[in-house]
Amino acid sequence: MAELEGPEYGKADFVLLDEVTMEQFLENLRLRFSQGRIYTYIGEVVVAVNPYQTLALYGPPMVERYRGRELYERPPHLFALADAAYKAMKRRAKDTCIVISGESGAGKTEASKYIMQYIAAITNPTQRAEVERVKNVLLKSNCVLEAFGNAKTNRNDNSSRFGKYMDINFDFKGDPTGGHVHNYLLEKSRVLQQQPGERNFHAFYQLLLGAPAALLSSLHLCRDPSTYCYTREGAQGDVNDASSYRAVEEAMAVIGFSPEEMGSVRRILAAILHLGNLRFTQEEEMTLVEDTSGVSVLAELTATAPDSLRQALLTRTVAAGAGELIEKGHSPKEAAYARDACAKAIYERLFCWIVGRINAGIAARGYDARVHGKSTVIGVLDIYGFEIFDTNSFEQFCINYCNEKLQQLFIELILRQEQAEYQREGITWQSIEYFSNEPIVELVEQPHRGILALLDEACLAAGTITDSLFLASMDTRLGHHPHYTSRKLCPTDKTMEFNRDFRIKHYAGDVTYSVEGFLDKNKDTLFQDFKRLFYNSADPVLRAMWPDGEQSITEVTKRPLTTGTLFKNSIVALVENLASKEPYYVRCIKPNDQKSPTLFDVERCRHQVSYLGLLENVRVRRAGFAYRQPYHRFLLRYKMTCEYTWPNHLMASDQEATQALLEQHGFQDDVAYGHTKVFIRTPRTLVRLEQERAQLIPIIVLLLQKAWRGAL
Ligand code: AD9
Ligand code: MG
Repeated sequence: MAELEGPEYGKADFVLLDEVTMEQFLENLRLRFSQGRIYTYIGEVVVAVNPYQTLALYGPPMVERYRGRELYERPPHLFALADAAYKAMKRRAKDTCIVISGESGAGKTEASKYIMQYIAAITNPTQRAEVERVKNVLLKSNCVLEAFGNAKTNRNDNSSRFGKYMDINFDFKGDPTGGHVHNYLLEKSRVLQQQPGERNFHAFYQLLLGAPAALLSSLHLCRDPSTYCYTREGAQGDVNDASSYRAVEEAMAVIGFSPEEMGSVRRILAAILHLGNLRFTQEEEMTLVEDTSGVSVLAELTATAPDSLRQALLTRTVAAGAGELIEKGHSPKEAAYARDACAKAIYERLFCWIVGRINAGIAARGYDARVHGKSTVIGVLDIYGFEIFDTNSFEQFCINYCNEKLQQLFIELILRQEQAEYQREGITWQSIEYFSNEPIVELVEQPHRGILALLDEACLAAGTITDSLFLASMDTRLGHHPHYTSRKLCPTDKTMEFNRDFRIKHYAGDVTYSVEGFLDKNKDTLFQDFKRLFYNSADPVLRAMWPDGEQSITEVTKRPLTTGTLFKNSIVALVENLASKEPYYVRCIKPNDQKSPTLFDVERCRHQVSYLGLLENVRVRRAGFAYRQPYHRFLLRYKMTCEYTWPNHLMASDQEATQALLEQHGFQDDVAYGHTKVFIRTPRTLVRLEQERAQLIPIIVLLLQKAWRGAL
């Protein structure tokens, strides 16, 4: 533990603050940030501030400094946390998970990648080929997932537009044998349009700006993103698009995508861009595609028959009862709607197919639990952060609900963990006040009464229900809820529009949502005609994405679950999964909105510290005991401060020796002795022990040198 930081870096653990106040917390965070110390602990939680600059913190020498060390032996770091999770998994065969939270742009995705890098670096010392392959695929998967699932937003140039939970499986030796990626609700509406200043998913620009000219022309594309409606908004591109294109191609090859599959992926991306440019007109009651060459290009790219494609674009088949089917022509407006629904659906299915393909690449091969022992897991959760945009829609609503659930889990687990540890060690626990966000979670997800239930109810009702009627029904049924309001309920509040906006008081702040599009996005209708069309494509990849295209219209009677309900179910399952594992937390903080490496915007940080519940976290940690350590570790560090324990104690147990040491210093009233650990109530005691130790170290070093010279 020789590498503790000096006082100029502030406190490495917030529990060591003289007083737990917001001001002290922020000052410590600021001081550390200004010195490039972006990580600080709250007990075992890592608080990370986005440095917005490349720091020399992650190379091989750093890995070596943290490998196999205990959390407090080195300055705070993600690697220490990753190592703790890894050790718990390896030594105690515990499934663990690392939950990374924080708002958009706070550094979650970067943190998740460093954690995976660290785990990859410390495993497989014997260089087994299959383990190396798995590690490679795990690491490369990020690059591909980000190309297809991330986009530039006004909060973050590389914002995750999907949630990602990655399980890494380990064998009894502690080497990765496989993994699995779960993806959560991709923000597919981004395919169609983006807010001013934002972009579509990176993959489109990478293709346009990075593909060789011959390839582009075979896809009937030109380089300029402003040619295509779906990429017009973010048309300026990015300096990295071309080089990222090559990196993604290489990563896909490493993962095991075949050249044919990669060809299909490119054609599908191109097809979406062409689809977006289709326009419809009306001539004598008939809807027509304006530029018919667009249809033939699309048919070529999707390997479908041009006539069937045109038909799917312009009509839909409906069941007319008694097994009879009739064809109903679209109006130009309906055709445009169907086109957009189709583009979103293709992209979403492409994304899910890519995730599935990555999973096939990292599935544990040849692993037999009977031969190799139980496989243990480390899960890494990197999900989209809490978002407040100028206009917030259904997607932000889902993302923010998900963050509420994770916050709830954090509160529960931190409290539960503390309590469990005290019980295990036979020490009395005092409970502490904590802000609970349960009412907000309930407001969203309660069966029959919550917002999601009311939304489903509105979607189930016959066609007359509109978004604003849905809003009216929420006003009537949720008007009393302390976390819900709308313009009708609060007519003087001009920041909301009548018949359009509602507001939720989230744990992280108030967010005004516009109900426009809620019903549509929740229903997420795609006509069966498109599904059947693609199911019959001659392209095996595209075909594989539409297994439900086989059904005939008459079979498709059961209503599919809505987007909101599917999302809720997946998040509930995720939370259950996380709760069953030993959790480790990274709480990311965004220091400013300018992406500046030097600016520490105190108000922005204050807000985040407050809603992340970090002060309460410190209080919980200190309410009982600020510091705990197994006896032998405690002695290793402090034995030189006491004559009974230096150089080695002769007592019956480490506990007795620890007791003797603490009593000699007069600290007996500030400590408790658990079955395996010593607990220290106030940080001051620890600080004094540290001071004592720091004073003794030079003397001991001198003595050792003398003895050494004498021996020579
Ligand atoms: V979102 O909810 O997906 O919109 P994240 O994932 O929290 O968000 P991300 O990890 O993408 O944020 O970080 C945003 C940017 O901050 C990165 O693109 C980097 O430019 C920058 N960043 C974040 N963490 C680090 C770091 N440890 N070192 C250097 C960093 N730069
Ligand atoms: Mg991210």
